[in-house]
Amino acid sequence: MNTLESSALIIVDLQIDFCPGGSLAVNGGHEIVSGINDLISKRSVLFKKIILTADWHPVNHISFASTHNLEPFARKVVGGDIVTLWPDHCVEGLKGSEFHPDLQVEKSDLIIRKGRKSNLDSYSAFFENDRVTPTGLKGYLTDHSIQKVYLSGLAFDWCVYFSAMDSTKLGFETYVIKDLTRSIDLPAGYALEKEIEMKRAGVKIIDSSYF
Ligand code: VGL
Ligand code: ZN
Repeated sequence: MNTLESSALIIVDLQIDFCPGGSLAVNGGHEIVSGINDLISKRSVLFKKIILTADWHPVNHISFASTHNLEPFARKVVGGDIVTLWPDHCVEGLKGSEFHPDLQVEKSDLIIRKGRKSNLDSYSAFFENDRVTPTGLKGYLTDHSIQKVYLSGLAFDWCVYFSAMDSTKLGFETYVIKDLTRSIDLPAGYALEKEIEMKRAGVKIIDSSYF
């Protein structure tokens, strides 16, 4: 099978709340939109499928600091795990949950909404944070004979990281297009740690010049 027939582009959480001006803004989040649109415009020679994910939470979601009467970015033990609590973000149907207005959304094949259950978060595009509840993405990719997964979007050190780690564990040849991502990087150096972990797990870190 040629590369085109076995490749998918996944664009993680490129939503208003993760871009400057949004409630959980990632530095420079908006800067990656045009580069991602360039790849989308080349889909006929690069990708068989284009998949968008959207963080999509109900109000009072368990990942919101406000739900626990704590400050954003506080850490707390929830269900036995120490988790980071976030500002309210990507609340289902609100403006901040929309994709960046310039993203060529209409060219995508599938949109996966994740983090929809009040009491469970979902960083990865493949599994919710209980690590066992599937989003259905694996089935979609295997049904379409995808072997190579190319990841872009926000944030590099959170949802892109978890998606890449699951992707490689599931046996997909996994690439992160680093210049088409941006990091939260809190505390400073966190994103570098995640990059090292990804590389160790077999994820290839590339730039868009690769294509
Ligand atoms: C994300 C924090 C909370 C992400 C989502 O998309 O990286 N980060 N929810
Ligand atoms: Zn979230």
